[in-house]
Amino acid sequence: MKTPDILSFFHEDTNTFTYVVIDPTTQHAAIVDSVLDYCAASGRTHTAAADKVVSAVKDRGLTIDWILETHVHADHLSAAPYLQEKLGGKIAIGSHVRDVQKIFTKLFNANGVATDGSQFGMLIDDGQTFKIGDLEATAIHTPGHTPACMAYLIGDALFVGDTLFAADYGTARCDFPGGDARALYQSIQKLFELPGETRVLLCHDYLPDGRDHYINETTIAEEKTNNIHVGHGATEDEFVKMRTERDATLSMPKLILPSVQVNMRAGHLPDAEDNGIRYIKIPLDAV
Ligand SMILES: N[C@@H](CCC(=O)N[C@@H](CS)C(=O)NCC(=O)O)C(=O)O
Ligand SMILES: [Fe+2]
Repeated sequence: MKTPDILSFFHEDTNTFTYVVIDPTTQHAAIVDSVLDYCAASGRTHTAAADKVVSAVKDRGLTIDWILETHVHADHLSAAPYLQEKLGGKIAIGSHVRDVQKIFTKLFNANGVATDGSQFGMLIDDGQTFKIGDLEATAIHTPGHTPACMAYLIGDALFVGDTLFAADYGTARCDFPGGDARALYQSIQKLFELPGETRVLLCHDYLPDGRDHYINETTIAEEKTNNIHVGHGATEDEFVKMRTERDATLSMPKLILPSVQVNMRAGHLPDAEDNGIRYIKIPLDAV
């Protein structure tokens, strides 16, 4: 099993980790879960976070094969189109993105937005493999947090998206449209079948009480043993009860409405209206 080199970048505003996963033999690489900075008060986007990734890739002379999304993020805008313009690569996401597009085009009455996933360069199915240079990547469909969630096993490193978080924080919420706590439990059991030493790269870390530093990497063994939601042999029913009760206490992510409108379009901002300005819609009393 090959070990990729991994660069990680932390976006403090949204607690998101972006990764560059590198095949050390060929210096081909993939970017996982990028962030476009967005100020909700002004509606302004900027590329400070994405530019750090661009610089790192250029400094090392990497060739970007893929710009991967683990899911249609609900808490930050993707920088995938910006990174593609600067660095090349194909934007890819799980094929169930079509289900997510159907849910959100309806909510936002976005009739012009295709719901066949055609905004993405590749739609990935469960079990599908693809290459990053000489490194083999395998996609694992992990529905629960959203219907289209994917984990990517690249060499010995598993990019889990929003399924597992650090063992002392737990798991992803399941109360977004299309979310399903039972499905998330089953998805996590699937990940738990991987070898214990598999490296687990997290998409987010939120500091639980009593921890003062962020964690972006654990292992399958550590999660299986110690995860406060699914470790210690927690049953499906126990998990579903805990998850449902916790989700009822959480407020929506600050950027959910802009994020899903942009990310269902593969990170492209909505088309400009006839005055040349692009708009984000806010559905009132609907979410
Ligand atoms: N306060 C954060 C909330 C982010 C959030 O809800 N994160 C999701 C992943 S997109 C989650 O699963 N959180 C798990 C939890 O807090 O239990 C924000 O406003 O962005
Ligand atoms: Fe998420």
